[in-house]
Amino acid sequence: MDGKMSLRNDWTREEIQTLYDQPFLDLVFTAQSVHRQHFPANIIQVSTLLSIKTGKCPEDCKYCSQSAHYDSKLEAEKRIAVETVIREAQAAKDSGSSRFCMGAAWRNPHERDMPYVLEMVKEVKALGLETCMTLGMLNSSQAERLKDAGLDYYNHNLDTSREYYSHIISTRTFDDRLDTLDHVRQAGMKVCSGGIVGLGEKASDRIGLLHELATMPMHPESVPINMLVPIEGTPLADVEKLDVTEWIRTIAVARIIMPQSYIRLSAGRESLSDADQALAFMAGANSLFSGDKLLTTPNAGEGKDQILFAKLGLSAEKAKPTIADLSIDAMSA
Ligand code: SAM
Ligand code: DTB
Ligand code: SF4
Repeated sequence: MDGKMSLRNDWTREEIQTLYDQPFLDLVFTAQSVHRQHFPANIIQVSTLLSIKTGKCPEDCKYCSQSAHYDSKLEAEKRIAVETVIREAQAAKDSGSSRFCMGAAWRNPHERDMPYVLEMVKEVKALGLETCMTLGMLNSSQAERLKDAGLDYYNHNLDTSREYYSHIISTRTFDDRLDTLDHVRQAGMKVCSGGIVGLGEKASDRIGLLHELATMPMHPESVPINMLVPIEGTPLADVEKLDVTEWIRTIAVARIIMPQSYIRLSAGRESLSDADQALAFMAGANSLFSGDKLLTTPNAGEGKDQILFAKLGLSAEKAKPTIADLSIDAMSA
């Protein structure tokens, strides 16, 4: 296959299945070739996550520690102070992150929450970080106000195929998800949307998810591929662990069919070896969440990632400098 393909939004499910089913090494080789046509090799974009409101979520996502429907033993927390968020964002920037992603366990933000999140976006943006939020469903006015405040990305995952969706979540529909993504796009923000593997789904569901993402009018700029972190007390606590090669296949196909998108290693890295992650980078993954916590579950800390990056010769993509940074550089030149 020619590495430098033009972007396609008309992938068929059959084409995606053929890519998915090819011999593993052929798939990874093609994915790495496509990757190098579109991105610099060995550069990984690093984001940091922070939960700004934890737990007691009214949604019933069967994988999630934060759903009020299950007894996951998670301690719920009220909204955290904007000053705390700013401190955490500065620390993330100092340790090499270029994007700060703030998540709230809401079905959707209430109007009373909007001044809080808008102020947060403005302040994090002023630090010279890219901003990302994941707050549940948005209406078009909320999306526009977030964009105007300086929000660069909105994360809203499709999570699995349309067919499997209702087996995992019953409190909203797949089309609700698409509606929010539409509002985010219409408002002019960048889209972060992907899914989870290891939910007990079939390969055809992973293919269905990839098909939905790659046939959107514009591919999401960022595509997180989470591997289920089993949470005690949730219905998926004891689901059979998915073989890691299936996660790699999902990443590789995402890279091939959405060649200009950042493919993100997300939840699940804690349970994966350095070699598994190296293979994921080989398959075209080029971004990840750093820090010792995701939203509620442990993550490979910065120290571990620095060792991994050094071992593999990887570097973090640089944050774009702010006007303040540029004038400091000019003074010290
Ligand atoms: N509440 C918002 C929503 O659902 O869009 C944002 C937060 S939610 C935690 C963001 C994503 O994290 C989910 O869409 C899912 O893909 C992922 N996620 C949540 N719990 C997970 C788990 N236990 N293992 C793997 N991924 C998980
Ligand atoms: C995404 O796809 N994965 C991140 C981010 N987007 C918000 C969240 C992962 C959460 C994993 C489970 C937890 O820590 O609660
Ligand atoms: Fe709520 Fe998001 Fe967790 Fe679903 S994934 S229960 S919407 S926090």
